[in-house]
Amino acid sequence: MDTSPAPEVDAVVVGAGFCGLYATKRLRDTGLSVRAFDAADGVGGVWTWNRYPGARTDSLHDTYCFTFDRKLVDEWSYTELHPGQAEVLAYLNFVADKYDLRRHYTFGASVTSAVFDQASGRWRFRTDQGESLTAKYFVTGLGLVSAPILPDVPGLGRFSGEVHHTSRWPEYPVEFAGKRVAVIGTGSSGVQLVSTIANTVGELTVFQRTPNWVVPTGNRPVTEAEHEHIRAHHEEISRLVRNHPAGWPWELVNRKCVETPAEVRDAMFEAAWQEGGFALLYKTFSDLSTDKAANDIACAWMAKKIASIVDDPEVVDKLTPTHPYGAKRPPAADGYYQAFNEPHVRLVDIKETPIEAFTEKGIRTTEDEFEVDLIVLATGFDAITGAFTRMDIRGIGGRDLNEYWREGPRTYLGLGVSGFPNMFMVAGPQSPFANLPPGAQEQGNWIAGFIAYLRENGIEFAYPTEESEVDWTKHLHEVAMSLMTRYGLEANSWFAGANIEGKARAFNVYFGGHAAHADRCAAEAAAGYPSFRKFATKNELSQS
Ligand code: NA7
Repeated sequence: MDTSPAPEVDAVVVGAGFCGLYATKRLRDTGLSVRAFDAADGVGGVWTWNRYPGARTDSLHDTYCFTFDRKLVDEWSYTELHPGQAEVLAYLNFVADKYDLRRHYTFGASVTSAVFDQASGRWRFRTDQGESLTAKYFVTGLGLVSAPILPDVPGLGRFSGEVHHTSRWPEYPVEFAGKRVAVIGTGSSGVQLVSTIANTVGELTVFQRTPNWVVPTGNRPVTEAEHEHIRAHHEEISRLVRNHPAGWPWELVNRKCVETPAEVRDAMFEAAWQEGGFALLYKTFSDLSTDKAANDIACAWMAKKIASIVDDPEVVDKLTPTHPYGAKRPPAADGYYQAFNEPHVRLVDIKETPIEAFTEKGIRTTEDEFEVDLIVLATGFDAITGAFTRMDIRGIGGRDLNEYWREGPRTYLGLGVSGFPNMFMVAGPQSPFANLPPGAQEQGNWIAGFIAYLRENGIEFAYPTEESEVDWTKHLHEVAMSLMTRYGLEANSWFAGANIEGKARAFNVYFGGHAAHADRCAAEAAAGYPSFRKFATKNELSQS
């Protein structure tokens, strides 16, 4: 181990998205010296990288934001119901400026390793820019979907045209007009992009591995009356968000699909489809996520909808998923299915005819060769854990996080990992999967509160017990298995690590909702953090 002296701060934060920015602010405000890093050239996290045409949040404008400061709520207004990439990026920059967070950051620098040094009791960090520093506390805000994956197909380097991954989109405008374009992948990014470029390109070929249930977004401008409503009701909106399993500002519905007459059901599905976004999943019936029979009814209705939009029955068949709605992360986009009625848009089912290779001119499947000018890889991410396992993170006794998580992530409440002293994660593996900013804020507060507790009580180091990790992982698994998410394993869902060959099949996120998670976090704090091992000195830690 390198023990040469390196500058020291109290805390290092990695990430400049919602999670990292808020953690930086909270820790700084409690009096800690904080250095923060992000690989991007500025603030924004995933919103810096995912600048592909059509990128926008599926969350609602009034909840895709922080609420910790009344003034911030009053000063910022998104213009659209589902804000686009540029506007979310502008919001995060606004937050960074308003709270003077930029000065803590080094941008354009990836933290490549974080190794806990038992002799000094400090984390030692290295960046790809050659910087080295140490800190007592290590806080991650790495993002759920920040480690992109490329298709495991040979020959990408041979292709003579342009290639872009949706999550590494260039800052210069990519020209689509009149071009022959291939899009590989039909997750949220792929369907947003396809819907946006379909009418501009010369030819579009969409390579689909697993079809998705794609609902309209319902996006539209936000009215001034709505802005006023948010300001007047922001506490009530926060309460709704906290209590909703996915963090939407909606009351929970209390009506079962399986007990509702068909005509009433259909009318409700239609109204929710028109409203767009997650209304169909969350504003119609209470049993769609829990009862397969109810989910089948919703899927049958959506399958009919797809058939009513798309002209060619063979294309309808290919576009219609076989997995339950909610087994995979469901995307939203406007005009996605309509695009396949255009004569210049073609769908290739790569389960039937897999891609064999990229060639100089394009893409070769087992059946055909597609000459294209531009390939877009919308192939997604080594989600949730990938950003961690791509770093070298080692705790006490050299415990390697990558190794420790080989069979799937193990954490307590998604906040800490046994054997990794004073390491805390915001929106880390096994944290709630829900509208992100409220969770980033809640978890940032909890971490800051815990660090304050440690300092006030003369505790130098803490990490969760292995038993608490086992209990949390078991609970998380039980919740996921009680919902349609259990079908994610067969549907290549990244929720379950199933989108990547060879990745551990394990539920990587918690589906019990913000409220259940936040209540457990609050109870843990109120009881004096009993699920954590605490050490007053380096020696105690070394003997553990
Ligand atoms: P996703 O949702 O992981 O989608 C990736 C898509 O790429 C999906 O359709 C994959 O098929 C497909 N894919 C992945 N690897 C391959 C290969 N090797 N060949 C062909 N197709 C492949 O990522 P997104 O970027 O769309 O969205 C990520 C999240 O960001 C999104 O859910 C929001 O939360 C924001 P598969 O379904 O795995 O069979």
